[in-house]
Amino acid sequence: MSPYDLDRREFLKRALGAGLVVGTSGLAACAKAASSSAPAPAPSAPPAPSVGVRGRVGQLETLTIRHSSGSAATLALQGAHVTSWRRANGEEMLFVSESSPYVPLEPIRGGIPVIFPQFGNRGPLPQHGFLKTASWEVVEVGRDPKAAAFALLRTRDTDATRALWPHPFRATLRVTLDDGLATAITIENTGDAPFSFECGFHTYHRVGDLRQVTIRGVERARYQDHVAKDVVKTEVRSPLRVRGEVDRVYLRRPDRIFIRDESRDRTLIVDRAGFGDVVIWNPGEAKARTSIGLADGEYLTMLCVEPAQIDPPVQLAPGSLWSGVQRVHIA
Ligand code: TA6
Repeated sequence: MSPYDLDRREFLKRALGAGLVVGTSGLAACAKAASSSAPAPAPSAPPAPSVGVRGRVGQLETLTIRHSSGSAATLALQGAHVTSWRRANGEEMLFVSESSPYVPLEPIRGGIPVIFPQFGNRGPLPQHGFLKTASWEVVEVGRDPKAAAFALLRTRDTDATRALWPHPFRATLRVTLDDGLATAITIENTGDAPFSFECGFHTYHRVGDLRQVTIRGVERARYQDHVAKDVVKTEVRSPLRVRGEVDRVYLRRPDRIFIRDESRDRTLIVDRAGFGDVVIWNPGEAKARTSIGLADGEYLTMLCVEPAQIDPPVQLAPGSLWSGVQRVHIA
């Protein structure tokens, strides 16, 4: 089956899992998880060992979920931050810098940082907002009706977030693992005033050799070139190759993205819903060493393809919900 053939309905069903969007009951279930007015229950009973197991990486608590195929995904509860996605053959699909700290309130350099309510330094908040270092609680771990393993986590506004961004909200994150990996975030406006936000999954894909990677799906798209003071250009390359520092917000292109990793002879497909934009970023050799702090040569083994909703920001009325989803799988 050509990767172009994947039916979009199948994507939504598989990406969001039966517990989230197949029919409104799924979304209602997620909304309920996000907005139940009852005090947050104590973290659910330890997950069945076959699906989820608690652990630690550095000083951070983690949860690992396992699919019956043998694949596994690990996330730090801090930031609901997926730090690892290992295929059944043990191959690691995500990049995390070897110099990345795993300490409280320090961002992890790699995996899938959750970006909310601000993308990058587009406003007064900390870079990429505050959810990526927030404390999340595990709401549920299990298998969905299609036997995918999933974990549902939740967080909400705190005194600290309100001091930075004066809006009450709840956020849920659902990680779904089958032959691919999906992450879905739902934001609820629990206040009585509308607010706007940017949101995204700052996904660090591990690649064999960036110099042999090509990207399809952004042909002829308009993009903000962050390396050139965000001037808006049109993508003329097809396919796109990443040379030097590349930092671009491709605007309003919900198409699927193909990451061809020639050195590993495989193509990753990134599908998304809710996120109209996609950011493509690699710091290049100089910046990787100076400001990003990667070890020598690490920049050639990573590529960020980040489903995001940046321009325009999401406008959310009181009591309303918004969801953004990505699903990554190998063609
Ligand atoms: O997503 C691209 C970007 O906004 C770049 O401008 C660069 O700052 C990158 O994110 C890394 O951000 P971080 O906060 O992880 O250092």
